Amino acid sequence: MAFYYDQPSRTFSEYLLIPNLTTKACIPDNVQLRTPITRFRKGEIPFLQMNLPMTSAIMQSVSDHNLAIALAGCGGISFIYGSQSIAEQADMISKVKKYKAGFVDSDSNLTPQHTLGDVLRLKARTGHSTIAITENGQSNGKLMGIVTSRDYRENQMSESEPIAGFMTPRQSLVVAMEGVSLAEANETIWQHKLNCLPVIDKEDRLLHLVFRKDHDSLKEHPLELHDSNKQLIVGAGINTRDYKERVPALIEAGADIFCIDSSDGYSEWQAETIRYLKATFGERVKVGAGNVVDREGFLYLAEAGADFIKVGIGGGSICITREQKGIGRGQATSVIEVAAARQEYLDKTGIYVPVCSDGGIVHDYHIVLALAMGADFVMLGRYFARFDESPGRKVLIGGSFVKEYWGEGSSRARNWHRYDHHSETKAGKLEFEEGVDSFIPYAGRLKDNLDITVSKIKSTMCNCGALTIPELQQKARLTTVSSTTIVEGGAHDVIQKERSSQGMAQGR
Ligand code: RVP
Repeated sequence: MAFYYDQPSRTFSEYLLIPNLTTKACIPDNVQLRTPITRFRKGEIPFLQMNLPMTSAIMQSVSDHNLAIALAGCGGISFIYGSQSIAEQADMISKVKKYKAGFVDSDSNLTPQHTLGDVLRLKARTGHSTIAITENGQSNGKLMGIVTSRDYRENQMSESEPIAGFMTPRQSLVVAMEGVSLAEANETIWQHKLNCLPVIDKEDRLLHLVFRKDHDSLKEHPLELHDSNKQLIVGAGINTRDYKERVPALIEAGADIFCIDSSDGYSEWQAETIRYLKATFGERVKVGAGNVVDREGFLYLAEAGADFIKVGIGGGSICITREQKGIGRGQATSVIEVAAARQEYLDKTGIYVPVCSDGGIVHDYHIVLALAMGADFVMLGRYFARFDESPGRKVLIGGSFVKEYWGEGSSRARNWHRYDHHSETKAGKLEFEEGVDSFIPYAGRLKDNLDITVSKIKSTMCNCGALTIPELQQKARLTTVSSTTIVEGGAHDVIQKERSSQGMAQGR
């Protein structure tokens, strides 16, 4: 006979936190959000920790190299999506690892033979007025000169005029040599009153541009997450089919941590993948697994050696798995049960396996609830897809800007690895969709939004009398709420004037 659970499963919106005593030491400035992401023996220091309990979803519309750079700058980790070729994914990983704050790859490049018309069209497309002129028109070609809007008069010169005739040529440019530090580059920019300093190698090939406005980027990112070489930390999504080829290529590109990406992780393929990777590359390869929603799923992947375990089926904003297949579980109930299983595993083995709550975060306070319920960090898709740094297109609809956001189970993503069960007949195609293609309100820069979210998280933690995530997990008191309590929690019985957008970063 089938097994029936006594209680319905619940979502985050069905819970609230009850405040504990807030001591005078409990102020947001004293809260720190450092959290482990890899398994560790009790009492030892985890191999990898984050400065922010947030990761970005393994999705085409969320985690590319640009978002990964922005998020690592704020202390979290992106998992670059695996639903692309191995070479493309490795390229994104290496872009993150090679990134140096303040040193940008030139995205606007032409040759001396191009014309003023080409300059104007490129400027209109990218919005950038500094154009590197290289021998072959590539961002790493031999530097021949620079064009900025100071070099031409738009309406008084012929559009057919070759760039060679009006660019600032290489011999008149102040440049810096490979290996220059950001502090030295900024000093040169300051001394020569430059807007942009090209960095070149011994053969005169262009490596980077340093812009005057990036002067403060280090001060802006005190929580930046980097490795011992000062390179940003980045993760990568993998699947249970081509990992034998994909993982070595991604290690070579510099990936710091992997996560097996699947809508249902309680499977022999995941255990096999983890065991193969650990046996082949040793403990230095870190692999998260999932997704699971119960004790059994967690214990199975923990036994297999997963470094962290991801929780959630069907709760994602673009996910229709529950509608299509009738599997899944309320996100809050899943996290609570998995966190209890993690404690059971810790008591038995002395090993702590971090838990990630993945999907279904609608409001900022849901993040604190997930942490209070035992998650060590969360994974978010919709939240990050709204920002400038995400890969989706920004579109104007009905007078408002929106961004594109599509599920990995939508036919647009064509990520059949995430959803198939190694069926040979089905391989290479999706028979039905488990996700949708959508628009979400555009929200601006990642850092601006994250600052508001983090200040809300810290403020709630102070209400709960907790200065760290483990303290929150230990002290939190949670209550379920009735539907009328939820109504009481919003503004009610008033005629509301327009609300400021500040502090509503997470609103739907
Ligand atoms: P959300 O943050 O609510 O947008 O959810 C993101 C999560 O949804 C992802 O991390 C992943 O677990 C899940 N997902 C991604 N694609 C799909 C789908 O197409 N069904 N679901």
